[in-house]
Amino acid sequence: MSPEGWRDALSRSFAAAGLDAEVQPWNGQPIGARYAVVWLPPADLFAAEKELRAVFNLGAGVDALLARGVVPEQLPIVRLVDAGMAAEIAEYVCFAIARIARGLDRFAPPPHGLREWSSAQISDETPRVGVLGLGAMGAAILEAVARFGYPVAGWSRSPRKIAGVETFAGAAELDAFLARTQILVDALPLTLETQNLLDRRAFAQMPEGAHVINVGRGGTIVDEDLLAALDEGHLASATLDVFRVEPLPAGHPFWAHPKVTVTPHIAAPTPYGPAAEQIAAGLKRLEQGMPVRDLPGYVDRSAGY
Ligand code: OXD
Repeated sequence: MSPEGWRDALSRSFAAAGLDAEVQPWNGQPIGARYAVVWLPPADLFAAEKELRAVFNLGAGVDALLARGVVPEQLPIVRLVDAGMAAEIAEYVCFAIARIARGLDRFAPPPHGLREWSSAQISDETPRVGVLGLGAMGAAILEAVARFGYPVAGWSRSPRKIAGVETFAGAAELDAFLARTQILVDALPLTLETQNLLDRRAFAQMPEGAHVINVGRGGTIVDEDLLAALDEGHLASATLDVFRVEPLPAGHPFWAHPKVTVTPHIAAPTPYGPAAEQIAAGLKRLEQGMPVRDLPGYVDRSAGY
């Protein structure tokens, strides 16, 4: 992410929103900033900028920001909600699902593809897709996948109703959700509750030959348990865009595993324009006196998102 790119996009959006605001990349010297727009900021920023009223996070996930522990407790954090990323992530997931359900890897270029004229469907059955996490991302994924006719269900921490979708909630309903899910899409934020949620026990609830797609956070999956479930043949594949440690270390077994596709956290890059517009709209409301708690994306630190 380029600070200059963000400065330009934010300046444009602030001007369009009629805000008289100056945007400056932070270079270590105090500038008396009223708001900070950050991605993994240094602790020095908060030591130097004493007049901050709120922090805008340049991403939907705040796990890494909260884990750094640099944002003073009393300073509110606002994260992005969708901001153009939900459509991107839904596109990525639909592609990953089509690749599985329609066996697209059969047609890969040499040396891996079959190179034969075989239009046979890999299965007559349309796989049941389950989305873990029903925030802005999860909801957009569900909607997109359902449009292609896949039977879909969603699971969230607390009960949610979505028209035409079977929903499950809380720890008590997780196993039933996993048991009906042949392609699992993990779109969870990383919180104390979701950390290591998908472990050996959880994978064992899923049907034989199921697939896992992770576009949420790496820490929600226990890597060793996923590898074991793949090696034992219980799970058929994993498509992973997010990892416990990023960049994924060179020697990590995911890189070489024949059933694992690794992409480098590219499912939903934060788009400058829509993100800057959302920040401008939020900042304007704050300047007009709206309580920060009422802003979409206000982070409840106790929930972790
Ligand atoms: C985000 C991400 O948090 O890109 O927005 O992972």
